[in-house]
Amino acid sequence: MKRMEPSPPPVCPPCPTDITCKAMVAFGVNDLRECEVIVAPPRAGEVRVKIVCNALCHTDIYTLGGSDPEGLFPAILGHEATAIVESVGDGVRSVKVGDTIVPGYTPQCKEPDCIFCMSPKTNLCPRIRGTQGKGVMPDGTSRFTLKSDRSTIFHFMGCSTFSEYTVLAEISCAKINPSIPHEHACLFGCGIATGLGAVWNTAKVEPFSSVAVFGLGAVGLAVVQAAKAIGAHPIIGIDVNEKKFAIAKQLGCTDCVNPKDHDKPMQQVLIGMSPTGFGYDYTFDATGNTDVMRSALEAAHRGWGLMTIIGVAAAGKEISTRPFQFVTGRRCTGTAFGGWKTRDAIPMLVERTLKGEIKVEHFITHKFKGVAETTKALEALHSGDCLRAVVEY
Ligand code: NAD
Ligand code: AHE
Ligand code: ZN
Repeated sequence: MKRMEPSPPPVCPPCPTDITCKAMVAFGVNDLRECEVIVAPPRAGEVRVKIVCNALCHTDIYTLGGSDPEGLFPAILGHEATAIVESVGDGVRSVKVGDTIVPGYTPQCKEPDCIFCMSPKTNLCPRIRGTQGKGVMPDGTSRFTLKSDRSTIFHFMGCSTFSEYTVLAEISCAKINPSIPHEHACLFGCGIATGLGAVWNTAKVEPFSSVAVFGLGAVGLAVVQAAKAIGAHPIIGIDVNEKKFAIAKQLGCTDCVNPKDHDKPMQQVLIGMSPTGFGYDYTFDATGNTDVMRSALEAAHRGWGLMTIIGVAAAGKEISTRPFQFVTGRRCTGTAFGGWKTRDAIPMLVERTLKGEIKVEHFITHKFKGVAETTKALEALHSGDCLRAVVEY
């Protein structure tokens, strides 16, 4: 009788160790420098990922420029990326090494005790929002240290994608179909998904509704694209930069207006242009300017108009209007990430893009190579000719 040899013990995967890589570190307001950083292994419930490409969003600029009341320095910014899972911490089940993911700054814990994840009304899962706003991981500590002096670097929006490697909470990782071009996938990490969702989820624009969009950057143009797709008409685009008008009309704007061409408040100009003469069924702010938000609200239709705030206003800024605007039927809401439940929605948006139902290539106006070229991407975004600048790492 042949003696059964005991089977060899299972070989545990190598325990991940520190990774030293390049990152753009924000040391202070508008002080962004390429450094070597040490990225610690993922702890329980965390995932370490290799960033393959990152798109710059205006919110990165807003924080780098010192306008974010939660802004911390030194920090690694960035939140619109495509990444590959490098290692996972204890208990991680939804992703594995080698998976392609898009980080989500609005996580989705999916826990039965999360009244937000269990509600169809919102995507605002608060599971890690407290620590995220303090620039640390859920256990209150950072995974980033500066190689030169071992000082701690803060995380940003739970993403920190201005780095070749970063660590995310598992609930912030949306696993996607890897066959989508990485540069297209990253757009669903923030701006494009937000603009589409503002129309389809938050405002729930109906066919034949009239729409006015203030701000024709990538987010506002995604609003235009979504409004066109749902059959809205007319769609008016408003921007102080007329260079945006051509693409805005290609994507669905029936008219574009430059506030600089008018000496009247824009709400009066728009109401005069509106189909009923009483304003627009849906208006959107994608500028972050609180004066524009007032115009957008007051251009909403008497009796039923809904204004949606997408723009992020600087610390201390507030919106104002007469209560009469609400008494006469106007409503105002806002959207975070377009209302998408991150881990469910991003894979769905990627599948729709792969089927050709959602076009995104036109949003990429600049491409750069290497994390250090993030500075060139920032310059491009400031130039006014840029919608999304994608940096391939
Ligand atoms: P962007 O800077 O590329 O675009 C803003 C556009 O607004 C530009 O075309 C600019 O010319 C225009 N603009 C500026 N001032 C104006 C004015 N007074 N009147 C008319 N147009 C004006 O920014 P983006 O990446 O498209 O993002 C737009 C806004 O949305 C930013 O505030 C960003 O922080 C915010 N954002 C919010 C979310 C969210 O989840 N709520 C997600 C992404 C971005
Ligand atoms: N820390 C900022 C938050 C600004 C803000 O509103 N952020 C948006 C995302 S912008 C992405 O480009 C958001 O979704 N916020 C929801 C949240 O939970 O922060 C400030 O101004 O305080
Ligand atoms: Zn963003």
